[in-house]
Amino acid sequence: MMRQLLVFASKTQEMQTTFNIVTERTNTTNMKKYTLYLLALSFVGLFLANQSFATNPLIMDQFTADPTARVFEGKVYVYPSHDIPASPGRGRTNWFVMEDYHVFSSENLTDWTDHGAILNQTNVPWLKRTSFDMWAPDCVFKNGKYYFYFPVGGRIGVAVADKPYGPFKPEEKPIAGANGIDPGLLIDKDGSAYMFWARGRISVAKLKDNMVELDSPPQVITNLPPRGLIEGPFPFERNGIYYLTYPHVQNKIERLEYAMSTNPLGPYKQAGVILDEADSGCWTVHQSIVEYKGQWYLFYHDKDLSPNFDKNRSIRAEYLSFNDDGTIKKAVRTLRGVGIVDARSKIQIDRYSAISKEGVAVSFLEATNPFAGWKISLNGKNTWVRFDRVDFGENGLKSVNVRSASSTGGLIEIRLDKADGPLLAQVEIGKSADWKIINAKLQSIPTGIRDLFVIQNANNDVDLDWIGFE
Ligand code: FUB
Repeated sequence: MMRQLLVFASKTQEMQTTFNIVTERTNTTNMKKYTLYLLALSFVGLFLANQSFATNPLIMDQFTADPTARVFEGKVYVYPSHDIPASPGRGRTNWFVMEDYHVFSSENLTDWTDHGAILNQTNVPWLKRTSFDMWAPDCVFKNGKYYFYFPVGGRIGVAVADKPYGPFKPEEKPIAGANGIDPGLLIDKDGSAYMFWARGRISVAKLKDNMVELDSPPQVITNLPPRGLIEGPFPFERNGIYYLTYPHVQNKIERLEYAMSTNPLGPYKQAGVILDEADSGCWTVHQSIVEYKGQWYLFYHDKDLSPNFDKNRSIRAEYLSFNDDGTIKKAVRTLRGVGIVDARSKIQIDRYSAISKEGVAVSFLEATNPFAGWKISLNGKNTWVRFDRVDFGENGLKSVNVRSASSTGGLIEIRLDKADGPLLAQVEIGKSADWKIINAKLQSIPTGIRDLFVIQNANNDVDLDWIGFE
């Protein structure tokens, strides 16, 4: 079904591209064609909605990068950029290839809905050629409208919508006077809007009330690292402190740092590191920070679905917290990510919270298709994996399904909260090279939100894809 939807979406996008070429050639019926284009986008959106994902990375059916998370209409909306692999006539090999933007939303930060493509490079009236460099965007709400800011070809465009998921109508011209990439917006408490952007250094300007023109000449933010700061400013305000966050290459690749001020225009003072460099070696990290239902979150990207090529990235989220003086506590990169997972879902325990020091390995289920996800292997005695925040509800789930394979056969224990916590089930895993779903009765009835431990005590090798309760 998923594959059919994707084929359908890509066909519709092809139709959309053809349509756009025609649109560029004639101006007489622009309005009519634009309406058709909006209809086509909404149609794709309808079919792509209601796909469910959880853990890190947040999106498992396409590459996503540069996530700007915003709270609109009681949900978190994420506006990432969209990496695609280069192909003949479509972008440059060994570099970023980005031709459109999707928007995703979630109420629980576990299940994400893809609303489909909201803007394609061929729909930007002022872009005279397809450059495949639709880089890090942002979206803010002002005066009853959603303003989507996107950098392409070193200029910054705006598209406007009535809803956070579009349809977005691009403005005829880019923002005059703002040359650079990665717009990061701040709507202050008094309603004033500021746009930050990068071009080797970070600039800021106030926006006019119409949100599509600068209201003041750009001002370079001073006191930031003199070298290694080239992109990705994201500003936000909390308790009267203005935070300017940015990726910075202190060593070999980007890490996340920030500066603080009492004024959106500065002066800013460097305040520390939010996130260390990725062990994966992903060169970029691009971030946003958002408060949702009283909890702060950091969104960023890594290259989970493309370990050997860091221009095909994937977005992630982590919990974030502050010290009493307003400084930010360093966040930790995890596979588990944020949110609570329903015990009845296919719990991807390879996105673990913790593992035993030895004998555990995570690898792709299918070597040639990373989008199929991962498996976790427990090899040998006393190996375990912990997966936090599983919601068992109140109704009493009675059995567990485990998708597993094993070259030796083995036995796993599923326990609650800690390695020697209450035993939920013992599951016999038969010797089998093929994946099998094995069902076992629960020995006690769990309720509420609990952490899971899966333990293997004997000297066996067991592979697990997912576990789920019913
Ligand atoms: O995604 C392309 C560029 O890479 C972004 O504009 C930067 O922030 C970096 O993530």
